[in-house]
Amino acid sequence: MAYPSLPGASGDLFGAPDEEAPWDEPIAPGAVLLRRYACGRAPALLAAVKAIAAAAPFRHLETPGGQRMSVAMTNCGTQGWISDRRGYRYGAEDPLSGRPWPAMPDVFIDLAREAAARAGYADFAPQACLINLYRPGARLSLHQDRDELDLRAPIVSISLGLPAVFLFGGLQRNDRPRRFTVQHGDIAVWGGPSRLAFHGVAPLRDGTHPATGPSRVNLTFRKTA
Ligand SMILES: O=C(O)CCC(=O)C(=O)O
Ligand SMILES: [Mn+2]
Repeated sequence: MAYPSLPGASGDLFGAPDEEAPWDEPIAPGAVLLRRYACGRAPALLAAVKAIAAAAPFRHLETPGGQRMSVAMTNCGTQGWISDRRGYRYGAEDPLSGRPWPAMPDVFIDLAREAAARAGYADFAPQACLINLYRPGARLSLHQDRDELDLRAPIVSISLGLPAVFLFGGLQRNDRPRRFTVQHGDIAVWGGPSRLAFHGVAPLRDGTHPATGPSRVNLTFRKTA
């Protein structure tokens, strides 16, 4: 028999007493914020990020227009997202090393699948995990995730560390985006009618987080083909 859940507790009798129980916040048709859903697994996720970054270091990519991106990025999975003067694309190898991207750890795959299922997208099979590292001042301007061939699969996006303002707009670039503060352990999932919604991240404010120091880490899972 399962333990009855205790008010104010995480559901795990021995879990951190200050860990909040997660809750769902729908933000648009087909889009939801799974608040604090990743908190319990954050230490394992961050340990895996560290191991991935040791093999495929964070780097500031260049946009096709020649701008250095303020967010530092790396990838794991069978495909990784890259940008350079030639454009945006997915590739199986890290261009820095010529080797395949590090494998996607089970803790990533399991959580991404669970989050997608909770948001109504069964059988999500991510091929790429883009890992974004934000330092104070780093931002991601409004864009659509549209380099994937199969747009039926959702995007699953996990926030760790410092809070950020996630901008979530409509299907037109000039639809005014709404602003959602995303915190450590929050997961955004968007698909279906929102799959091509414009979104971005406002410049990261100064701060320090116990889990990540002066940074925010974002894991973005995608099915690429
Ligand atoms: O950092 C985030 O919350 C969003 C990341 C994102 O939109 C992307 O990598 O395409
Ligand atoms: Mn995006």
